[in-house]
Amino acid sequence: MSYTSQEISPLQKERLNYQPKLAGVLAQGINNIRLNLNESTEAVADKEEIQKLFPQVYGKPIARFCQEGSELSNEQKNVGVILSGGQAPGGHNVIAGLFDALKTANPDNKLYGFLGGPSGIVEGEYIELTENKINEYRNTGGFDIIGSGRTKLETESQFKKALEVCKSLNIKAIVIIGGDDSNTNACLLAQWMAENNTGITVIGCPKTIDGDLKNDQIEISFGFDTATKTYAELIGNIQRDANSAKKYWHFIKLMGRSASHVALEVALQTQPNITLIGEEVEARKQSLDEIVEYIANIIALRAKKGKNFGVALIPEGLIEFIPEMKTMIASLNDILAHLEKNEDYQYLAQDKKYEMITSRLDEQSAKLFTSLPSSIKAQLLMDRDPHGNVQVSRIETEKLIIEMVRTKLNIWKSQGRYQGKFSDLAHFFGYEGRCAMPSNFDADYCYSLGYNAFALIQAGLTGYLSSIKNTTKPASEWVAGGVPLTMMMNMEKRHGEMKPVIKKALVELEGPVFKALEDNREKWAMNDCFVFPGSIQYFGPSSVCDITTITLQLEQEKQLVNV
Ligand code: FBP
Repeated sequence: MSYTSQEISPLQKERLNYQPKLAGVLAQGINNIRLNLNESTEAVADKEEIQKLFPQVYGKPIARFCQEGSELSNEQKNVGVILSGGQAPGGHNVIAGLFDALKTANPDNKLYGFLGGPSGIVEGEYIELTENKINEYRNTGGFDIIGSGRTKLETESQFKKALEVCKSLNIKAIVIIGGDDSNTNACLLAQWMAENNTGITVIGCPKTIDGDLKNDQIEISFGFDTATKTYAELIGNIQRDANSAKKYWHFIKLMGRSASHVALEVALQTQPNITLIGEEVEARKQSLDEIVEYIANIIALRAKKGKNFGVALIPEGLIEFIPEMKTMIASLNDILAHLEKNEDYQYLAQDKKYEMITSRLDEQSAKLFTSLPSSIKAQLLMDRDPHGNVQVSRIETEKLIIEMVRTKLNIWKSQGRYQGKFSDLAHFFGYEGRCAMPSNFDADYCYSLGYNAFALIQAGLTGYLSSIKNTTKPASEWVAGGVPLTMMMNMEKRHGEMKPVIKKALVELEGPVFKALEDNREKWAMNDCFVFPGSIQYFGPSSVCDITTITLQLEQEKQLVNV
């Protein structure tokens, strides 16, 4: 066979032709669905402050699309779409669903894609998304159709510029596809557009591989399904290798900026020897040293059985859950927020920066900061993202833990408590999963979210998040609607100031998902119960291709029991 260079892979070619399934009533077509509104809602916490900040969009009712109810408008509308924050598999299908709904409703409707994330709308950088363009990206991973970014939309001048751009393109609605921070942006923009009587509405779509944008109304954020399956495949492969060579301990850090849902889901799919869960560490008030002791103990016990190998999962957000680290990071955030404006600090040599920082920390945090390796110190001082978050993906927690475990094992060796051999390998899985080709679940879910977003626009709603529920059932039984964004908000400290933000969903230690890990982890630590999930399957039996995450299945079962 001679090789000819190709533009797309055979699988990608097949996937371009995959027709995603639409949720329940949406399958009847945008022109045949009707709106139902429930009772008014309230913010999840800090109700008064949130109401004050969002008077026009606060407390709206939950929306649901059905066969009966109020008709949607069929007015001609141009829409602008923004991809915001970290990439997540399925983003292109949200745009494809939005496009198909918008063109079915009226072929004169136009869809504009703002380039490079929220900054695109402020700077007037856009392209028109045409049928040809959309067709190139159907069922593909990535956000490259228009790119993404993390600019925070919050100032009057940004909103005014966005309005000018929208007016010039006759845009009547904006769809922001993003996580908790990006949907907070969506809510701020919706409020501003409403209070200035612009006639422009704003709808959000729940995206993040981290899985922490969920609540009673939002069952899962898109991308979580594909990303966790991708990591589970890689971890399964590593477990096979560990089990074959029997000579390495693999320490694998997994993405999940705050919550540990990714690590937990992947653990249930692969059954490794050790899984740390940040939320548990916080609840048990475990110190870094106690965590290291826990890991070293399992390594020593396995070594006694002649097993000098294993796999340990570490969520990337762990560092912020360790109480002493959390306190130190919170102080660092405040200190850095002030030093950002201090030019002298910017030009200081690294060791002088450490000195200045240490002198501003309280005694305990200063001691902890000083004890850390300088690579970790530097990573902790890196710029915060535009929303004020520490960039935990860039902190090498896995290496810090390996170093501390090695030191502990050496001490135990000198005391005769450990006779094993410790060879470690560090991995970080995050970016590997964020742009994977979406699983059937994400392809269908995202297409439905986008289609549904246009239904919310035609319903005249603003400040809503597109919602598709009942997602463990076949797509024909999925329920489409919208949730007011203010319903998910509370006040949190960012960049040293209290700000309204969408409340993140952390791992519930009393919930069925964590319990499944808790009930099994002792067994998994000592016996090798590794599971090797293999790669995502797109074609084949539905029992393999269409199943979603263990997390979602356990959470939905619990809801059924509670009903
Ligand atoms: P979102 O919350 O925007 O979806 O991003 C999540 C995430 O993938 C985290 O898991 C990770 O810490 C972060 O993005 C990395 O961000 P960046 O792409 O800026 O390096």
